[in-house]
Amino acid sequence: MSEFKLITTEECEAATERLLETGAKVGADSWQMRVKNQTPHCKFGEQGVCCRICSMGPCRITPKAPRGICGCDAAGIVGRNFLRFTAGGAATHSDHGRSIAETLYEARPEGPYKVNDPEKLIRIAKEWGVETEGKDIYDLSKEMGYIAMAEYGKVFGYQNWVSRAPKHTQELWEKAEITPRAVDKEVSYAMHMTHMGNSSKAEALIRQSLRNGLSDGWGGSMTGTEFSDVLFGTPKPVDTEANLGVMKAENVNIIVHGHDPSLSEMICEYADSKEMQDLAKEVGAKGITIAGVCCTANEVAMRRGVPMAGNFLQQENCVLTGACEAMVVDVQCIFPAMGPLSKCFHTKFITTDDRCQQPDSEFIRFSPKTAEENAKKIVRMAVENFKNRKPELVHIPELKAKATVGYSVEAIVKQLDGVTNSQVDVTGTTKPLLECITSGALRGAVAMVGCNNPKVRPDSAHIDLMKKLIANDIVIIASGCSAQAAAKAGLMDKEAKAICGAGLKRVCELADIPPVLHMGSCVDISRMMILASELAKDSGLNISQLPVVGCAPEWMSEKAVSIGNYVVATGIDTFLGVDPYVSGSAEVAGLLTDGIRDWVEAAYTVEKDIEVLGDKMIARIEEKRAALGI
Ligand code: BF8
Ligand code: SF4
Repeated sequence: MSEFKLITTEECEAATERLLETGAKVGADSWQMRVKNQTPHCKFGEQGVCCRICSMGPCRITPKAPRGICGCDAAGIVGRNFLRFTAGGAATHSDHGRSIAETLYEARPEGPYKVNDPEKLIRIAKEWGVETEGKDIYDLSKEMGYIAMAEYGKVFGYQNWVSRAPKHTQELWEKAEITPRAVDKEVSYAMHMTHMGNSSKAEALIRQSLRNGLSDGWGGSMTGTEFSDVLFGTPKPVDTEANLGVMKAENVNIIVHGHDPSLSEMICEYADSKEMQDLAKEVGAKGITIAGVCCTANEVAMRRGVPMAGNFLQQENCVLTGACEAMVVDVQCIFPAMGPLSKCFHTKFITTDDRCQQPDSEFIRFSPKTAEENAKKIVRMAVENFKNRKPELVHIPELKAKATVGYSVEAIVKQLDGVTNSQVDVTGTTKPLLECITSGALRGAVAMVGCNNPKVRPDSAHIDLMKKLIANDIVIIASGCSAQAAAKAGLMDKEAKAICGAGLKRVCELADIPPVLHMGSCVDISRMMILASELAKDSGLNISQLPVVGCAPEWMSEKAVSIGNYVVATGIDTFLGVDPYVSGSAEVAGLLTDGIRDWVEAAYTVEKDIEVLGDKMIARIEEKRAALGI
């Protein structure tokens, strides 16, 4: 009936093959080649049983050597490694949030950073008990920026955002002693606990892993999301395009890559200016195309409709098109390969943040105080580089899909009101969404998140799972590189309703939404926590009773482990397609996949067979429905 067609993994792979041919001509390296050099991986590392936290080691656990030199067993080593992995992720996400708070502190009426959503700022201020009456909005943004930064080192008490969680969830955290304190405290605590000669008891290490994760999801990440909305606007549905075909041969192409919208927003701003557009024409281009990679792509797509060039394992492809004048990066998930690769082409690889300095890059330090001049310099540098392009190397794959993105919690609540035709009084709650679930039109929801990982055929797990779930009337809420995988394939095109089950298709038609909802970047998984909390409050159920699960089928980063921990600790069963390096200890693996259920009413499932992973998620959702009698 419908002509709707997804872009297939095979088509994406063929496009990549063609780009790698260009790479071979100029002597470029690629992740595909480096994976071969690094395989097989170290088995001790994969099982999590290698310890190198003191110089008596490294120690590795084997049947013949069941303890390290200090006497630590497999459970202690695996547990410590897991906690350090979490601390790395929580610190990274949360520090991104801190940067946003700094930008908020610098907001001024004359710009460049302004308060875009004053209502949201006032709402949060009231939530935090800050006086708003009669206060100038920029006095308030300064005050709130300061308080948000101070939260990171708060001396006593818990994170402010914790009060948003349902009462039952807060009680569970209290009882399990995992209510998150200040982010910096939780990260330091984790590092202290895992120093030589400290904690080696699996249970204590996993407890802190959950608490440290919660300090990210219900602390640093939520700060990043909420104040990004205040500064740059709360996302609303907007149309865009995704995949490499969004780059334009006739234009100057600037790729923004990384995470913090403080940089990318300014680059977009100045690329749009008449001065830069005129300059682009002067150098022989038709205009300037900005396209995003990784979470930066999500940030600018959902607020500006800026197209998404690709996700994590597609970053090198952008340069391999030969049409990338500049790759501008801030922090996180930037391959150190980008510098050497850019040298094989005319591409300027521009690093901007002290925390992400890489060889073979041009470093332009970016700060909220000097944002305007930094952004101008970067855009100018890119435009002037157009003349250095080598036309014989230019090849942009003709692959792109339509996508509607920008489904913040606020936008979902608003949009779903269209589904129920009765109550006018439900506007502003999640009740219409709950009705869809209770009636069975939607069987449930899956939060699809996380990265690409060469251990999984890139994007295939995301796409195959999403196709299977939507065919079973399960709506998807996606973020990070999972969201981009969906957008690149066409699953965020509203026409993708054609491949949904009848119930979800009807909901998509009535609410005018795609079946896979783009909820933003990885820090925006905090939005998913808010949505789950609202659903629980509006339904009178506990979060763990909702037919909702989380899934990261291709995850790779420490941040993903921190996320997994806070999603599970919030009461949402989480399904992983890549092993979290805990198989070396049955005790740690048992805690994560079962034991923690006693504390937080949810646990992990690890399953590398993606088909089976999908079946298990559907079964879990149906179990929860059966328990509710719906
Ligand atoms: O924070 S999904 S590869 S881009 S870590 Fe990185 Fe993973 Fe992508 Fe955003 Ni998230
Ligand atoms: Fe080995 Fe113990 Fe030192 Fe780890 S802390 S490297 S197990 S001696």
